[in-house]
Amino acid sequence: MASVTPAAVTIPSFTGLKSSGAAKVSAAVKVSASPRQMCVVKSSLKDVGVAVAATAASAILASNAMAIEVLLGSDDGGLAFVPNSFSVAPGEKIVFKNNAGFPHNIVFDEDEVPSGVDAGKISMSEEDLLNAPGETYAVTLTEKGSYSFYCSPHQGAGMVGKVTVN
Ligand SMILES: [Cu+2]
Repeated sequence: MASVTPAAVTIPSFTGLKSSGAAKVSAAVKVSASPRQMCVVKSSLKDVGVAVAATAASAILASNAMAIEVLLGSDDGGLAFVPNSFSVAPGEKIVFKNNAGFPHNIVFDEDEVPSGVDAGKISMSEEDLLNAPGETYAVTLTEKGSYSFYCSPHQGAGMVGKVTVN
């Protein structure tokens, strides 16, 4: 499961919230299950106050439960993404995790991402490598379409993958 470092999310202090605000928070958190509903929560933020800003942080935390893990290297040492073809929802977190046969990295093919997507922004650099066991690289894709990616040290060995955002 994806972990969130405390520094990654700024949660406004709850100490100043009145009880009515707290009620709003718990009511809104229940709506955080799907990304579509998340958008509803987000778009309503502008109209409501600080209490719901706190909710947004909670909703983001909850949405991190919605993540897919892709192993780098198969259990038997094969140079592959496991799975090497999968689908995610827009905004769903993809966590690539070093498993075997490392070092690995994740580079999206600039010619095989949806138009308008900057492959460089979602990729590790070609020279950057995940060297340690369990080391991860996480990315979130929001544009629908299909994306091809590869591991630069092992692309020639067939360590390539494809993700569809739909
Ligand atoms: Cu690799």
